[in-house]
Amino acid sequence: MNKNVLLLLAIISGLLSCAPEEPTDLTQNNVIPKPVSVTATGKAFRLSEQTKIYVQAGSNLEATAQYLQDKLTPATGFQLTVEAVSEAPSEGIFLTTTNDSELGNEGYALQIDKKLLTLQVNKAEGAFRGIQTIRQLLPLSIASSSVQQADWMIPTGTIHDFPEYEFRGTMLDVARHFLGAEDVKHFMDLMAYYKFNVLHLHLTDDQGWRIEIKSWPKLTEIGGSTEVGGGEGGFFTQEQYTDLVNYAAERFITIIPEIDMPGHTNAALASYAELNCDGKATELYTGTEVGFSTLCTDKEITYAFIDDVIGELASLTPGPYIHIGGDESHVTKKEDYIPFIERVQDLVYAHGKTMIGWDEVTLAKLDKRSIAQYWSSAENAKNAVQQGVKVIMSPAKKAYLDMQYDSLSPLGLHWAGYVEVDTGYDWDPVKLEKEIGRDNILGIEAPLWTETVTNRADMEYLVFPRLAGYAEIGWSPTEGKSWDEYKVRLAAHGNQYDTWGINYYRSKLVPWNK
Ligand code: TNX
Repeated sequence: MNKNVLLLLAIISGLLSCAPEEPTDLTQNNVIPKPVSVTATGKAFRLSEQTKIYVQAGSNLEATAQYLQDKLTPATGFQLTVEAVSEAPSEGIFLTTTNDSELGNEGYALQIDKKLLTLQVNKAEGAFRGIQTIRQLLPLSIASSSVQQADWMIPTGTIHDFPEYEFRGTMLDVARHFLGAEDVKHFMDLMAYYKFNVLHLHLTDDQGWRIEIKSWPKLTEIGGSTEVGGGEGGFFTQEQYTDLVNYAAERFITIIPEIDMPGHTNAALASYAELNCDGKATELYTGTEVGFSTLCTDKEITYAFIDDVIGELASLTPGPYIHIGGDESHVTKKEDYIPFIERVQDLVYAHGKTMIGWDEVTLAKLDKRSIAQYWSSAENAKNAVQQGVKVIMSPAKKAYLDMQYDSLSPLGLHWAGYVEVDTGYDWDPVKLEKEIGRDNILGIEAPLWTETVTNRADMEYLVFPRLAGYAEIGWSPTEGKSWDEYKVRLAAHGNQYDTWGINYYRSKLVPWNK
């Protein structure tokens, strides 16, 4: 009898302790990238059926408020209507502008009180970044696309947050295997969640030409017709491409188009005989070797061709950059390569854009505005710094999303080594090459080359969870960062990936939740 009563009490107290507690310590958040500063005030803000999203009247924050509503509605089932107001409300969510130079264009300040959550920004892009933080502060089930029973609470306090680097990018190689517009958009949604602001699209390579050029239609008719392994390939029409650019802009992401040259050009050489020195079109290529192709650098038609391509691309590109590749041109003589790059650089500026190239382009004399993308050569990095051009850091052995996690990874390459999740996270762009200091670095970019990636699930497997780490390197201060602390936050993100149905690598190094 006595025993049964005790058992009953034990069960009841067990049940009670399972009831959700109010989360009250804002410093115990799982936000990635880690915010610059957080203070906690020990209470909780609650999202309810009555909550409204207010935006300051006359500000340009309405679209961003709408985006927040779209993200919060499915799991909560709440209406959360957006309303413009000329004065701060006493409760709800309030998006408003401020003038705080420390925040820059992308920073934001969050003030979370029991009744009112205020997001203050200089610019709309700051609001967009701040909204990603709000999404990550809510209970994990907010990621669901169907209504969930949860207490939608956020601990009270303040967050003051802004990026370390102005350039935080990823790259998708849509040339080796073509990934369609829907996959690219899906990728951008996930980039947005991690506050990335640049998507570099590697649009052409030996195996495929993926962007319609109206003045040279065979580039896509022939050059876009296959891919690694001999599949059917594909390409973006200019209309589809513009749709991607707009989708990116809504997420404050700049798309950088890359046309790789003079090497990595077999798809173009197979499409137009006249681009070859011997006047004969090459065969289409579906293997994975690199460094065997080159445009004919001493034919005038080559430059007329490049001028047309860059011209059409520039008119499709609201962003400031055009990437001209320039990597691994092993069959272009150095004395041909250097003047080629210098001439193409002039063409890029003639079309009003800033040139980016892989680190080999630093062999040429660069315009001070041009940017070098470091991927492996310390020597080239030194050239860049000596010429006074800025560098984007994409060290293959740390930041290549196509490297295998370990020797058992079913996808990826390993020429630069294995990149486990901790290796991908635990490095500092400033400490990598002694020649490259903080002032030389524009930002970081994590590229996904797709020799082994055939579809969305493959892409997700190599990208997640490493992408979150690159986001943190690009955004958060290096001071106080540690893998042991990070891996706990990352584990919570695994729950989001599960909810979204993302095919991620469940590294043994991360203490994933059940
Ligand atoms: C090197 S990195 C390349 C690409 C390959 C990649 C595979 C760079 C500028 N060039 O052509 O796809 O390795 O990891």
